[in-house]
Amino acid sequence: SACSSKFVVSQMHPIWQEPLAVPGGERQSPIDIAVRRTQFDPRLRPLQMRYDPRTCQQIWNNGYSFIVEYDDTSDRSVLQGGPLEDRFRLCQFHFHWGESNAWGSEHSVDRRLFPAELHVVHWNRDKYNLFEEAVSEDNGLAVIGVFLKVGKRHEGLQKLVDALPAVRHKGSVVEFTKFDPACLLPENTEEYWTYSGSLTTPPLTEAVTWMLMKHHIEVSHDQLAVFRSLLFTSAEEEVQKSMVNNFRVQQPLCGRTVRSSFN
Ligand code: SG5
Ligand code: ZN
Repeated sequence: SACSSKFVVSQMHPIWQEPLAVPGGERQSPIDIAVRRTQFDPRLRPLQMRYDPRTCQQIWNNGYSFIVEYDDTSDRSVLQGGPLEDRFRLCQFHFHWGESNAWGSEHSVDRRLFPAELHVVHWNRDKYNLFEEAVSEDNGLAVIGVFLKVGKRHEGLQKLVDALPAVRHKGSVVEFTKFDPACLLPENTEEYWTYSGSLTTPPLTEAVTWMLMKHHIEVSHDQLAVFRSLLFTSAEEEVQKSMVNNFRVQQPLCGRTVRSSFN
């Protein structure tokens, strides 16, 4: 079966220079959340995010998404609780989105895709010294996922949207400060699904505890249009490519259980 292979070969993508073989492949991401097959776990506590907006530093276009980066040299922005035993430091957030509103998210719920998905990335500061260490280790990373739907304009997101034209091309970086990623989370963060998975971009390491919010957030069509106006390509390239469809294909569940914090 798809789960017995020793290596996972990922799909090709503009920034994935060649098909990438990763060892393991038993717990890759993203996946479909089949709601009826999830298991309620009453021990799953609420997540506790304590973010200091002053740790926000910059936005950069890495040729696959735009990444909002945080100073993670101290414990000023941390995540704990939920399924997590340890304390995790915020290092960045980014999004995945489609060219149309019919797809774009990496995860799906009962096979339903969303136009975009937010990922808030944290690393285990109790077990490791640096993100680079945690990225390849079991229990190294914790990522919060939030689905985006098209609807009302999102006030918190607008400050970010206004800054995006400055990072239109691959490789561009712009200072971006005082932004609290908690403003992008749904009001109810107590209801979530969690499972053991991997990064969805190279190095695809199986280090991630995923926490997917049950409740989505709404953003306007115009806000998403600004995401879609970004480019995969650098200013020097002759043929410019719109940054859209920057999601990984779904991966087999391989016998994993998805737990839910709610009944
Ligand atoms: C890792 O995974 C990558 C991010 C990548 C996310 O955090 O970091 C590294 O590999 C650095 C050693 O890539 C970068 O930050 C560029 C160096 O984020 C992206 O590429 C944006 C999509 C992906 O994490 S995810 O599994 O939550 N999608
Ligand atoms: Zn991601």
